[in-house]
Amino acid sequence: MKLFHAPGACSDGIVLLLDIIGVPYEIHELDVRKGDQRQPDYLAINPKGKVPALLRDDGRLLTEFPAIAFWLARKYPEAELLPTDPDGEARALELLDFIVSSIHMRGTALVQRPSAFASSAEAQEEV
Ligand SMILES: N[C@@H](CCC(=O)N[C@@H](CS)C(=O)NCC(=O)O)C(=O)O
Repeated sequence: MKLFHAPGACSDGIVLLLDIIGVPYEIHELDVRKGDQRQPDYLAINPKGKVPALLRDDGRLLTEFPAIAFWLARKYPEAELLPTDPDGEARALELLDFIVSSIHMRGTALVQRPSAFASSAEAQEEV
């Protein structure tokens, strides 16, 4: 497996999961501040231009943090990353979606780019 990863970005979470599982993997590092994710060679692999992306041993690419985390948990059940009962599984996915969609995506945008949501300095401070 090969993980497309930017140190300090959300793909750190997938590195953590892979390390907990203990499965061998390679890392292809991208510098998202420099814009590596928008270079044609990476867009040919992952047209979304984001990390994380996991190139699996079957040659297929998996993107989106929750999907990668879910797939790893199901592929390597011995790591016990995800409950197997329907309620436990739903609760884990509920928490994962909140962290990825609300805290990470919306939260970081509000904190890092308040100018995208309000024009005056005062309103940006409120954001
Ligand atoms: N919905 C995606 C979000 C991925 C994402 O936004 N990754 C950020 C790093 S934390 C990224 O690649 N940013 C570079 C960019 O947007 O150009 C997921 O869950 O994996």
